[in-house]
Parts: sequence; structure tokens; C-alpha cells
Amino acid sequence: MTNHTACYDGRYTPADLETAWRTMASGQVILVATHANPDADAIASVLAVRLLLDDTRQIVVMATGDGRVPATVRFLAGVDRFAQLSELRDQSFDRVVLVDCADPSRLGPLFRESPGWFDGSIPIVNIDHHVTNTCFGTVNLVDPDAAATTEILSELVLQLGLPVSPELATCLLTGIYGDTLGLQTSSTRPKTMRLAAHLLEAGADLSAIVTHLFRQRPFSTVRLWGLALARARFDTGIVWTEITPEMLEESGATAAEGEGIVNFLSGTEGAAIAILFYQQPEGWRVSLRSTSDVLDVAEIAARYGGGGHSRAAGCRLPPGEHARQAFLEAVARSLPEYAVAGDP
Ligand SMILES: [Mn+2]
Repeated sequence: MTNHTACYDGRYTPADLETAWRTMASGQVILVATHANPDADAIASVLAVRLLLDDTRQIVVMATGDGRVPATVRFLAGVDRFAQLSELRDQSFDRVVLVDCADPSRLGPLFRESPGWFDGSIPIVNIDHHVTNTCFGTVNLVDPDAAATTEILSELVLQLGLPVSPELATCLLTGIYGDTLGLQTSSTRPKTMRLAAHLLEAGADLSAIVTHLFRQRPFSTVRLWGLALARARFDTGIVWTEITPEMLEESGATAAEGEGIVNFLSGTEGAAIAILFYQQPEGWRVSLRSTSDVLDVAEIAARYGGGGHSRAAGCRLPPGEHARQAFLEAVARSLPEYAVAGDP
């Protein structure tokens, strides 16, 4: 059922906000889930939906596609209530809400174990801002111009006049801060800042968000970054490095702790594209960043079965040095005209 046709014209109307909310609120047993390898926006979106629904009247089950919850968002209230994948197996639901998830296959293990929850036989509310979203939902709140999925949720909450507790405001602002790196990315628009201002007024805990997302990190992260940055290479507009199992072992870090490295690399003067290769038994997981609107890395990732946003995307490659070299050469071929423009 998952086709890979993106729905670029899927921008929603005020009536869609109503329909989405009614669909969620009328469920009795609701699965709220997000993609595998979740980021702050993904987790915060799930938590925000749970806070919006009335758990005195509804059963709301929260899940990530691979059962993981990153350490950076453990400060959010309710984060310990995410289900383990093993707990989900025998459940049944009458509503599914997928957030920050371009298509159900992005759920990874959860999708493979329970494809029947995502085939349309249960009403699905699809809330997302990925340009590659396939509009797989019964109701689709998809806006590729939104800086974060919680930006869309913030709009839903404010447009429909739903109450915003400080707890909810903190979740919503966490997603916006996570995906915009603290209102710094080019995806940050005036509307993003207006919504963020509303959330601050509603009591969002900005200092907790900044501390946990950007300032504080375990020492294992510092060591991993040192190892990965020591191996950085830069040639013809492409800056890249890798995270290997040996580096994880030496630093004591998890792969998720390397997540920010590719953003850091993308600040290299003269770089058109930054790439981080995670070496895994099944192959390379590749994280891509473009440094300009001229170069669309979602398009490159899509050629390898991946997806994402024009400035930040990801895909997978088969194992081995040959596959990686072929990928680097293909990337180099897609940016000759850019590489000139990108020279400092
Ligand atoms: Mn997001």
C-alpha cells in the first residue's frame, strides 16, 4: 500500500484541522506512533498528541517504530510511557495517528510486525512535514513548508482553541527547536516564530529545551565526535565522515550520539554537501545535509530508496567500501554546477 508518490500539494485547510481532531478525539483505543530512529520532533509530536487526547476516556498507546527514545528528550513529561514493541503485539486499535512519518514503512520494525494497522482498515491521521510524505492517511495534515511536525500540531491547537498547558507547550516547542536547531535553519519562517512565541506565552520551558537539546551532552558523545571529526575528509564540495562500530565501542557512545555531527560538518567553508556514514552490519545508514537551496538532498536520497527534506535527508546503502565510493561519486556528479557556486 505504500507507494512513494509524494503529495506536494497536500497543504491542509482549516476544515482538515477540524476533521483530523474529530477523527482522533472520537477514537477509543488509539495508537500514536512515529518513525524508527526518532528525533526530538518525532517524540515531542507523539507526546503532544497524547496530552491533547483525553486519557480518562480514551486509551492512548505511544510508540516509536523501533521502540527507541533518544536520551536528549528524556526530560519531557510522560516520555517513560512509550510502549515496548513486545507489549504492542496483541493490541488492537480503532485509530492510528502517525506523526513526523513520511510513509508507514518509516516505522521500520513496527510496520513489519503489524502491517494491518497501517493498510487503511483503521482510520489513520497523518500529521507530517516531510516533502516525501505520501498522504497515506484517512486525514492528511501534511505541510512540507512547516519547520516541524509540532509546528503543524501547534497550529491545530491554536486554531481549534484547545487548551495549552505548560507541559503541552514544552512538547510543541521542543519539536520546533529540535528541527530548526533553535530557530536557526532556513525552514524557520515568520509563522514558526509566531507559533513559538505563543508557546512561550503558554509556559513552555525554554531553558530545559535548550539545555537538553543543545547544551548538555554525555562525555561519551564528546569522545565519539572527536573520533569521527578526526576522520573527516573534504573534497570537491563534499565533506564527510563515518561512525564505525569500533568508534562506538571506543567512545562508549550509541550511534544516536553522532546525530549532530553531520550538521556540524555542513558548516565547513566551501562545502556543498555534508555526509555522515554509519557503518552497520546490514550496510551504511547515510545522513545528508545540503548547504544551499540549490542542492536537494531529498532527491539524492530518494534515488537510493530514502527520503527527507531538501536540506536534510537520509538513505541506506549496501555494506562495503565499494558501495560507499560509488555513492560518493554519484553525489559528486550531481553537484558540478553547484560546486563552483559554493566556492568561498
Ligand atoms: Mn520533523
